[in-house]
Amino acid sequence: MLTEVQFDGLVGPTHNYAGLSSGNVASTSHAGEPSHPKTAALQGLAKMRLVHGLGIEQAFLPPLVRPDMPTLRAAGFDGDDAAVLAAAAADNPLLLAQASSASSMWTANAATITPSCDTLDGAMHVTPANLISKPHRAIEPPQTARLLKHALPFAVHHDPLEANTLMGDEGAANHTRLHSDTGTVHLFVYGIDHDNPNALAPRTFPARQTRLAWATIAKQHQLPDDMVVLAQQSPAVIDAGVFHNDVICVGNGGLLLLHEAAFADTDQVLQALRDRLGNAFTPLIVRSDDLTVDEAVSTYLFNSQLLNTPVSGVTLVCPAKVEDHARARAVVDGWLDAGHIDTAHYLDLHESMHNGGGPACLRLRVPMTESQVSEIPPGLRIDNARLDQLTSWVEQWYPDTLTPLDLGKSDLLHMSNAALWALGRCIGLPDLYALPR
Ligand code: SUG
Repeated sequence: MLTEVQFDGLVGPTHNYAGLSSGNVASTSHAGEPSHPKTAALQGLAKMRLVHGLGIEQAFLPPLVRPDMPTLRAAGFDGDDAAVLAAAAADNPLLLAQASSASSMWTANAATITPSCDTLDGAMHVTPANLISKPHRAIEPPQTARLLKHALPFAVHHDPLEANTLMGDEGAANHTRLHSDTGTVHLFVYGIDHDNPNALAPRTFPARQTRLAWATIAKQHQLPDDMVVLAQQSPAVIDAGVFHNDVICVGNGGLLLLHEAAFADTDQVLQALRDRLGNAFTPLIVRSDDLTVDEAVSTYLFNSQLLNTPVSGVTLVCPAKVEDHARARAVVDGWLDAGHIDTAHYLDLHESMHNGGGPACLRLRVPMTESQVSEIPPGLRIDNARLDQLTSWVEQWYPDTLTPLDLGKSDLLHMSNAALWALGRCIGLPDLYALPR
């Protein structure tokens, strides 16, 4: 029996809007606005509380240390921390924003994980995403890898793929594991195939995930060939703002919710999945007449969490924007009426959403055996007591508001480091961060 644990990213205290992700419409359109780190973190905790309350195994990954001072020092800024921050703020505010991003909250981009029951060597395999397409995200992997080793001590941990453009990898946001009585399949979605010069590529925005990255991960994770389906994302939807496949497609068990425009060849992808999963495979295709790609991007309907819960059956955890949008809401109501899903919840996650991160971006799915679940450090597991503790911690440390000008202040660095130091201690993992007191 597998349990799918949801590892949510705990939003870090430097959460801000710097417009760092071209191709991500929300990120660029909210650039420069004030952010609300405390609200952001509390919204994330409210999601964890909801999902935990549905009877789902919930855990979390702590924030990374930000601002990342080694990134600033590597760019030649020197002196004490206050001098480095002040000089970076004056001379290179973009680099300072990159070093300060709380982007590790979107744990769907932390790694690709394949469960031990699927792999030829019977081990769980983990490859942290290299995230090379955006400088603020490309600095995440070393700390993320360290956290994942803490969280999943029994797994085989690979290095992130080589940091070159042929190997762009954004992790689980482009990976969906589906299964039925007849089989299991890993759907790996890529934006570009550098080995096939004839294949179409997006023109306006970068394709963040390459085919070669997926082929390499599937191999090093020891997945049997017949469990692997590689599918090209439609270049047109990338240019419309679908920077990860989880903005246009979500699946669980034998159920796949997708927009008709998701893939370069949607029919072929669905046939390949049906071949593996048999008649139990249920793709629910949303047509452009019912919801355009632009509406899918603005509402983040497909970035809902699709969960098989003991408490409320097949449950969709949607962003509140879906509830407020008549056509997106009608799609969900249609799925409810037809009995494809049993329950829909709507959650206000606007702080993360303004950076392009919906419910599904905020979590990494890890299918595990019961004995593996018992090896997750208790400090990272979520129950009501842990939620109360994390809520008090956020209330104590987090700023209410941040603007781009605050990023250069050494107070923010000191507060952020002190908060993480306190977090490690309060969850009983004092070695989580290599931070001086
Ligand atoms: O990589 N936004 C993230 C959002 C990631 C969403 N994840 C998934 N779809 N799984 C990104 O584009 C914006 C940061 C800023 O602009 O300040 C940002 O990094």
